[in-house]
Amino acid sequence: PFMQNVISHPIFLTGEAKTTFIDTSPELFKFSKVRDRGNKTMKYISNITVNGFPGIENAEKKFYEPARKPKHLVLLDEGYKSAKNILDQQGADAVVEWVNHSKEVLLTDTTFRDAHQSLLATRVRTQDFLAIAEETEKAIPQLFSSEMWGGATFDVAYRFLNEDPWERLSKLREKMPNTLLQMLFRGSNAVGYQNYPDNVIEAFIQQAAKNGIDVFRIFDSLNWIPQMEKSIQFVRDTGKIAEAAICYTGDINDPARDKYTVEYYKQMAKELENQGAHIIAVKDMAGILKPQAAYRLISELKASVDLPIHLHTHDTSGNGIFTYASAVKAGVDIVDVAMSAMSGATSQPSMNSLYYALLDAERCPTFNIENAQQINHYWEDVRTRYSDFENGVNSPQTEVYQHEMPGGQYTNLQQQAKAVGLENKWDDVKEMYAVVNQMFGDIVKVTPSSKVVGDMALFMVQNKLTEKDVYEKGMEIDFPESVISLFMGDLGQPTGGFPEKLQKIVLKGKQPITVRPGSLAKSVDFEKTKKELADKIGQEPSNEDVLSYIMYPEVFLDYRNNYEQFGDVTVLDTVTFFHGMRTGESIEVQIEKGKTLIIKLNQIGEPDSEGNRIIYFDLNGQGREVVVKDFS
Ligand code: 3PY
Ligand code: ZN
Repeated sequence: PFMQNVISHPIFLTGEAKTTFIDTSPELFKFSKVRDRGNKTMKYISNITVNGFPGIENAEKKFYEPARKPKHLVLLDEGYKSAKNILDQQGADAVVEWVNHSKEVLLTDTTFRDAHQSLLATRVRTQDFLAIAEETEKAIPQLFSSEMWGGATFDVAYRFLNEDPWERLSKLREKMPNTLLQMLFRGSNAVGYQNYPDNVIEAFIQQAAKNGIDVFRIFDSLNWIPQMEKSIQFVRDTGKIAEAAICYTGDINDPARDKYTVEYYKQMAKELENQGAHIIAVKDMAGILKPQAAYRLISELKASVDLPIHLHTHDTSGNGIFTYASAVKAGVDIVDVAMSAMSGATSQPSMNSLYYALLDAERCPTFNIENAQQINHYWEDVRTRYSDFENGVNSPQTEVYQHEMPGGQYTNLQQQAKAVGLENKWDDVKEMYAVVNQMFGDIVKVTPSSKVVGDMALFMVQNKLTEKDVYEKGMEIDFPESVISLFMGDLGQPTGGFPEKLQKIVLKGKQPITVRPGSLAKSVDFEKTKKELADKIGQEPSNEDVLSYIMYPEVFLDYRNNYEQFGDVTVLDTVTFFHGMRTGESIEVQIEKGKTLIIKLNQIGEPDSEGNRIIYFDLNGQGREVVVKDFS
C-alpha cells in the first residue's frame, strides 16, 4: 500500500519527486498509520480474547442492546445562568454568595467519580461518560457541580483502563461547558497515596485548574490541617473554588467516642474558614453520620461559620436519604447524590429518591425529575456492562457503623483481598479493620490512611495474627511498608498522636517525624524530570505526563508501554474492552472522526508448542493474522 501511495502521488506523477519527497510528504504514511493502529487494536483484542481481562473471570462475552438514551428532555431557556457561568463571569466569591442565597438545597452529582469508585471498583471508562455528558448537562443544568475527577479515578484510569485521566478531563470539559467540574483532592497526597513536595501539589492544582477543574474538594486523611493549608492557597491562587473538607469519623452522639466531638468539628470548620476555604465539606466517606447526628452537626456548623456547608455521605447503611433530609432541615447548602442506577449501597444516595423525599418541603431541589429519570435509563443499561466489578453489597449493611470503612475503599480492599486469596475471609477482614482502627488510636480513615488500616487488617488476617500477637511478638514481625510509613509520620499526625506502644513495635528504633512531611520534602526539578521522562519514552512529554510520572512512575511507564503496544484502546466499546471478541463477530471501531475500522474475528488457532496462537481477522475486509501468547 505504501508503494501504491507513492506511485499515485501527484508530485511523483509530475516527476518532481526528490530524495526529500518521502520525508516531506507525510500523507504517504497515512495508509500505514491506519493499518498500524488496526494491528495494535487487534493485538489488544486478541490478548483479551485469549487471556481475559486481569482480575475478572474470562467468561463468554455477553450480548447487550445499546444503552438507552433520553428520548425527550425538557430544556431550560438559553439564558439560564448556571453555577459555572457565575464562576466564569464573576468569580469564586460570587458562587459562594449564590449558594448562600439559594433557598433550596443544591446538588452535586457524583455519578462520574465516587459512585463508580464505590460500586464498580472505579472501572467506568471515559467513553461511557462522554456518551451521556452533554445530555446530563442539558437535563439537569441546576446542578451545583459534577464530581468527575480525582480520588482513585486518576491512577485506576492508567493502571486498569489504559486511559489517560487528563484526556478524560479535557473531553468532559468540552462536553459540559456550563457545569462546575469538581474533583476530590487528597491535600498533600494529591491523587496518590503518599505525601508529595509542595511544588508538585502547586503544579498539579494549576494544571488541573487550567484543564478544567472548577471545584477542588481538599481533604487530609488524618484531618490534619497543616496538610491542607497549601492546597487551599494554591487553589485560591487559580481563582477556582477551594472546598475544604472535614472527614467525619466516630459518632458525635456516642459519649464513648470522645475524640471526634461536635466541638472538634466546629473548631476544624473555623480553622478551615480562616485558611481561606470558600466552602466547607463534611465528608462522611464511610456513611456513618446517622440522621440525628447529621441534624445536630449541620445545625452547629451553620451556627459557627459563614461559609456554605456541602455534605457528602455514602448509603451503605441504607440511611443516606434520611441523613440528607435531616441535614436539609438543619440548613445544609449542598449534598452529594448519584443517578439512581449508580446510587445506594456503598455509593451516594439517589438523586431521584432525594427529590421525592423532599417534594413539597420548603427546600426541595429544583430540577426536572423526568429528565433525571431518562438519564437514569442510560445508567441502568451501562452498569450491566460492569457487572464483573460489582462488590456484592446489594442491601443495607448497618455493620458499616462498626467497621467504618469508606465506601470508596470497599471495592478496592475487596479486590486486594481477592488478590491475596482472602476472598472467603472478607467478613474477617472487615472485623479486623475495626480492630486495627482501635489499635491505631481511632484514626480518621480515608485515603490514604484507610488504605493503611486495610493493609494492616489484610496482613493480620493473612498471617493469622491477633491484636495480642502484635503486641507480644511484634518485634519479630515485618509490618507492611504502608504501616511503617504511617507510624513514621509520613502522612502527618493523627488527632491525639500515635499510640506509643504500637509505634515503637512498628518502627523498631527508627525515629518518626512530627512536622509536616512537605516541609522536609525536596522540591522536584520539573525540567530535569521532563528530560528523564523524555529519555524513557522516546518523545517530549507534556506537562501532564510529567505530573503523572512524578506521582506514579511505574504505573505511568506501564501505561505508555501498553499504549505503544496496543494503541489507543479507549476507542473500543466497553464490552469488547473487557471481554474481547467472539468467533465470527464483527465490530466497528471509530479511531478518529471519519476513520472507522471494521474488525471481524474469523478464527482462533490452536496453540503451538510455545503456547502461541494465531488469531485470524479481517480488517476492513482484508485478512490479517495476529500471534498471541496463551497464558492459560
Ligand atoms: C478517595 O480519596 O479516593 C476517596 O474516595 C476518599 O473518600
Ligand atoms: Zn465518598
